[in-house]
Amino acid sequence: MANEKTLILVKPDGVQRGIAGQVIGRLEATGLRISGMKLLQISDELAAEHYGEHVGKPFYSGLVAFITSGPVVAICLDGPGAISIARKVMGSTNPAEAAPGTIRGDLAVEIGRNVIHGSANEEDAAREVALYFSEDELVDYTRAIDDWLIE
Ligand code: D4T
Repeated sequence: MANEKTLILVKPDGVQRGIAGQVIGRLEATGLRISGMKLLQISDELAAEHYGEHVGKPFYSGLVAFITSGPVVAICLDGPGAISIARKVMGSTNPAEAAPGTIRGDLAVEIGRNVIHGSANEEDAAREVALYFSEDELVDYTRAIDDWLIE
C-alpha cells in the first residue's frame, strides 16, 4: 500500500478523561509510525479552518466550542494505508454505531464527544497535517522493528 500521512487529534474529552495514552497506544500498536506529536489548545481561527466544511451545519457551533474547550494531542501518523487504517481503529463517527474493539466503540458514547479525529482522505490529510505541523516538526526516522511490520 502507498505510504500515507494522516492527522490524528485526541480531542479535549480524551485529554480531560485521561485516556490519551490508551488512544495513542491503540494507534501505535497497529505499527503505524508517529512522526509528529504535540499538545496544543486549538484557537477559534484554527477550529474554523479545520472544520470549514461544516460551516452552516446545525452542530457546527457546538463542535467549535467543544474542540476549543481544552487541549488536544495532535499526532501525525504515517505508514502504508495510514489514513484508512487509523479510521478503522477509530470506528464510526457516532460511538453508538462504532464496532466493539474500536476506539469510539469502546471508549465513547456520543457523537459530540467522540474522543478522536482522524483525516478522512488523502486531500484532507495533506491539508490537516500542514495545519497542525510545520515541516520541521515532523521527524523521519527508522525503527528497528520496521522490517517486521512492512514488507
Ligand atoms: P472527525 O472529523 O471528528 O474525525 O469526525 P469524522 O470525520 O468521523 O466525522 P465528520 O467530519 O462527519 O464530523 C466532524 C465532527 O463533528 C461532530 N459531529 C458530527 C457532531 O457533533 N454531530 C453530528 O451530527 C455530526 C455529523 C463529530 C465529528
